[in-house]
Amino acid sequence: MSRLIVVSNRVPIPDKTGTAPAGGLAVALQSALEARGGLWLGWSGQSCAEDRIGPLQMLRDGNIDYALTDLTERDVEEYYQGFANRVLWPICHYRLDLAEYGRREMAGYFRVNRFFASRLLPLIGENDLFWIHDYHLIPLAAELRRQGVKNRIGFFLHIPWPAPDVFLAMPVHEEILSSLTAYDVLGFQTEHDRENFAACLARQGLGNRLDKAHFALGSRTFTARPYPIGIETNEFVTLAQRAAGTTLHKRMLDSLDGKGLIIGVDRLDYSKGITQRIDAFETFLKRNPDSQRKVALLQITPKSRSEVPEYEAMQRAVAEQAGRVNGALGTVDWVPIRYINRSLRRPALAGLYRMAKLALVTPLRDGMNLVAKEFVAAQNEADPGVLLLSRFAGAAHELKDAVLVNPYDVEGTADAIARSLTMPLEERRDRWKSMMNALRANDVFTWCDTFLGDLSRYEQVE
Ligand code: ADQ
Repeated sequence: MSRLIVVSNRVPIPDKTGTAPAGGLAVALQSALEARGGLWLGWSGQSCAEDRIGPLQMLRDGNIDYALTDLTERDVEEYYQGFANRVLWPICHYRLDLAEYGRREMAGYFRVNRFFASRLLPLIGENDLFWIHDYHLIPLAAELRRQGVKNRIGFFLHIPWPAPDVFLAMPVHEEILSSLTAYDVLGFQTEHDRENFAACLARQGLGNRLDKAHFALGSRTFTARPYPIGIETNEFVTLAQRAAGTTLHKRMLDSLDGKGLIIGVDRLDYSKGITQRIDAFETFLKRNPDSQRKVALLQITPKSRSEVPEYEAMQRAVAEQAGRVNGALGTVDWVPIRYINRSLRRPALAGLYRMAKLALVTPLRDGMNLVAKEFVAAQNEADPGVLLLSRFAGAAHELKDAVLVNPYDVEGTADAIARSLTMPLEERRDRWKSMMNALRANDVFTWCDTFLGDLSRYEQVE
């Protein structure tokens, strides 16, 4: 079997406390790579002056070799905070209004991708398979090809691919789109994303679509398919079952004092629809005064990308909003929203999911959303909670028996909260079973095997 080289912006080296990083990419890939072994290269998270970039830091943990590179302060500003997080992220999440395009950032993005290629080159063996991850590294294969690399290279996009009118509004869309054609296998979260991508190619007159999944451009062919990412379903079930009886579990139950727990778990990001969700919860409480004092929303939201101005502004907005709702509706012995800005360990998270009667997963756009899947896997079969899910999350394409909502419709979401909290046991069980079947049929190992199977079999069509 060929050695696997994974490249992603950040490399999640487990810390000594075993705290799970708050990114779906990290959580999903680590378990997949553990099973196979290989090399994982990415940014160390450290930045330094231009003349201080040292050699790669090499580490080994279990079956995985990690290769970490520092970046310069300018690199981080232009490539990471700039083009990746202030252009590609908002555009792919349909937020043209938040995209801050600049030539300097765009040049930095391509320069850092060239730099990643130069760090990889000395490590490459003839038969290595490459799996490049996410929007930070779109041009990496084109850079490697320019250096003569002929190996099979796959790419998986964890975030949505937007409709052509949105994508083509980005000033450098041609370079980004044509960079992707240097891969052999392109993976998207959903069929919808793949079709958006194909529509962009067609609008630009880039290549020919040979059939549903195959495209030809010049002397090259490539495939583009949906590979919906999964979770470690069985492990999550066990984690959640074990959580009952732990101290945290007891403390939480005591503090709820019979109230129904509603849970929201998201990185603090404008794509996650947190403000709309709090509005919907407030509307639900106002329209259903009998429910006041009977439920509590626990919103667990670790801060992310705080150096990007839109995120900093959002941190303030959500904190103010939760404070306002608590001030207006709370009583001396009831706080409607418990809002915390920290990461929890996975067992604790699994236990809280299991305790909750309802999860609010209401992104305005999301590639997949692993929280929705984790919540379902954590439920008690005898008395499962309800998943309320945005139809704009990739997960909605698989979890069709969730209560699907349009998160922009605050009143509709408030009504769906009311319906979910009174849903009969039989209906909850039926919905849960069907969602659980989907999670068992496509877990993170299946996702990984399917992608790597396609990549390792891929032959260029002559
Ligand atoms: P994210 O945008 O980070 O991932 P998501 O898929 O929900 O979103 O993954 C979040 C992960 O972080 C989950 O495993 C969750 O348990 C964990 N997490 C979140 N908050 C946490 C907390 N407070 N404490 C501990 N863990 C926490 C990107 C895309 C998604 C896509 C994933 C995977 O934006 O659409 O699903 O990659 O492809």
